[in-house]
Amino acid sequence: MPADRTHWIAFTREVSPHIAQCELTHLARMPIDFETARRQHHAYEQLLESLGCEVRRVASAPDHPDAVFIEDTAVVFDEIAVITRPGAESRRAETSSVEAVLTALRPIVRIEAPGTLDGGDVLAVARSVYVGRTGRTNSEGIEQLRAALAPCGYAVHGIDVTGCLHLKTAVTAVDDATVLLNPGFVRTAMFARYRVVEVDPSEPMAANVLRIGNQLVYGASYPRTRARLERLDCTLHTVDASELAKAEGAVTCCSLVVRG
Ligand code: CIR
Repeated sequence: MPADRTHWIAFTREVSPHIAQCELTHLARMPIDFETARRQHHAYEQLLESLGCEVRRVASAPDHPDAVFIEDTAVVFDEIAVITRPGAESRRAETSSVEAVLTALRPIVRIEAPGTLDGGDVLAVARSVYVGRTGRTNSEGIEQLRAALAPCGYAVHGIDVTGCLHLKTAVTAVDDATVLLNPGFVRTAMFARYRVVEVDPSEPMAANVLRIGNQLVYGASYPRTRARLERLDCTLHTVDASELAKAEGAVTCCSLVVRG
């Protein structure tokens, strides 16, 4: 049952049969079972539906191994949708079909060359927007995002990230006052204005939580960090995302959740 009256639309894209040829930066290549990945992704979509989201599947892109990670193709605010220019060249063609569906919902702004920006590097918490400086997102991309958002009243902060793919591998928001963070990937001091929950040291990839209004979707592989969050009275809806984790994906990456 939806916990608020907001109409949330979750754009998703089905897993490519070529997922095993995905981009990899920090993980060694492991076999990825397409059927398992597809089943887990379907369960994820069903969970979003059960939380009150209208799930809309964007046209499939079987020739793009990473297309399921739709989060990287756009960053949607209430005022505008920013179509990214993904840092990995193999992923650039993923954006056009996403732009086609977002055009109906928001004015469109595009990140242009030489800028690069992955949606996984953008963490918005109320009017503060944190953007990871990573192998995928460069300073030009951050500046273009800053320029696009300034008229809408958002402050954009560039954040150094080390040892992981995206800013949102390192830190995500639990609510407007609380972040979940791995201090090995990002400096805790950058988030001093928030209550900080650190991941359990045995679960370095556990900092990624998907927030939909006041509901939280979380990977089932991180029980120790989950216990830390539950001590704060957070209710988490868990889903097994272990197969796509082999492609360096997590729960935020598999949807673009926008206010309808
Ligand atoms: C990539 O390297 O682009 C994909 N294999 C994983 C992207 C995960 N996306 C995300 O964290 N937002």
